[in-house]
Amino acid sequence: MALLAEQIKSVALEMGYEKCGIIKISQLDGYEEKLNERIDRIPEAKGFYQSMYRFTHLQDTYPWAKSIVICVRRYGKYHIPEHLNGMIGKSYLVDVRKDENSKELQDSLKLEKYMQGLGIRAENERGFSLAPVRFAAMKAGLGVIRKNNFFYTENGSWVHLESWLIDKELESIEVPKIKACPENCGLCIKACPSASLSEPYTMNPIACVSCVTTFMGRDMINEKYREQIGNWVYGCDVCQDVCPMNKNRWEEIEEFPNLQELSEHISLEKILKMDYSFLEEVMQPKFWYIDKSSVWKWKVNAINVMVNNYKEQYREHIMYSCNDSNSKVREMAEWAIKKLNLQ
Ligand code: B12
Ligand code: SF4
Ligand code: SF4
Repeated sequence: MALLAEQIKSVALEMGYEKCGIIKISQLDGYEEKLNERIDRIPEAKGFYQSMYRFTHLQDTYPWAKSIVICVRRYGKYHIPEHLNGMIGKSYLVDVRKDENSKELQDSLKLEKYMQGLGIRAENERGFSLAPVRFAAMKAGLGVIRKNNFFYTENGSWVHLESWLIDKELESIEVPKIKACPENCGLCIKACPSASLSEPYTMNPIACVSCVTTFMGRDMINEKYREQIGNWVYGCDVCQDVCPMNKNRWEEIEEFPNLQELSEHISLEKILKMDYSFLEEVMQPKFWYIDKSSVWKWKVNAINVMVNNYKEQYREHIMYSCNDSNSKVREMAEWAIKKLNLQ
């Protein structure tokens, strides 16, 4: 069995994964306690976190599952178009989870086939995963969880985590070599624009700019954290960007497939002029947290950023949006005109 675990790990590393570990499914038991703790500390997030209980008692849903293979892939190596930095979360710009053009997705499929070729049942869900991947990666000793809740390796937090449930009892655990957060550091907490991250090792998803600009925030005019969103149109990287443990950890040494070309279509002004067919057929498959029926949210988010940081050049675009085909966008534009005293 030890040989089997070594084989999987060495194939994963050869493919370009930064790390690979395997833990028994019982090692995830402590996650439920962390989830309960999170809800106790942030009771308003109870509804949001309810669905995370699917990551507990995995054997009730997958009785065949014995262990979890957990792999770490660095994404902090891609060139990020400058005008999108601070506007769209970097992990989403180089999201490998469903992008068939990415080598990472191809490798992920190959690794799965490799395990199946060894006679192992291996299942992965490439969207939100079948398991709590940070907790699993920590238990496999592949890195540490820091006060901003992110999982870090030697390459910082700019890493994507992925997992497979497998039907063999295997184990491959490392001892992390990186240090914990300095005791007196709280830069991430100080920098969080909406105080979602208000204490170490916790956060309020409902207040998180990343969540408000994607899954939530469907009533932007009355959104409590509207101003705190600042310049973010989709996602938020603030608590990672300010972290000293991420200093010099992003090296722009590779191009992500089609990102440069797509980036030329994206700016606040261009979003307001985007065809709904472009939003649905090009933007949505890449930035899939906003579903097809809600792509109007891109325009609402863009107007919000224009209001938060108004420049005279935005005026005509906000005016133009008063004639948008979607009533939510028209309402937001009319609200912005009043708020900014544009008439
Ligand atoms: C739900 C979810 C969200 C939600 C809620 C976030 C949250 N923190 O709970 C929303 C939509 C807000 C979100 C946003 C983002 N997400 Co998200 N998200 C997830 C998801 C699907 C589940 C997370 C979860 O279970 N949360 C519940 C809490 C209780 O569990 P946890 O965070 O996994 O782990 C905690 C406990 O285990 C505990 N813990 C463990 N050991 C210890 C030890 C001590 C001492 C203590 C005190 C605590 C502790 O601390 C961990 C961190 O808080 C995971 C994928 C997955 N399947 O795990 C991705 C994931 C966490 N997201 C990720 C990313 C990149 C993001 C964004 C940065 C995207 C963006 N650019 O905007 C933002 C960041 C927002 C933020 N500040 O967290 C990555 C993080 C990678 C990394 N290096 O850590 C993940 C792992 C996805 C992936 N496959 O790589 N996300
Ligand atoms: S992602 Fe942004 S809003 Fe969310 S906790 Fe981090 S800094 Fe705060
Ligand atoms: S900013 Fe400081 S406290 Fe926050 S995660 Fe980084 S090192 Fe830890």
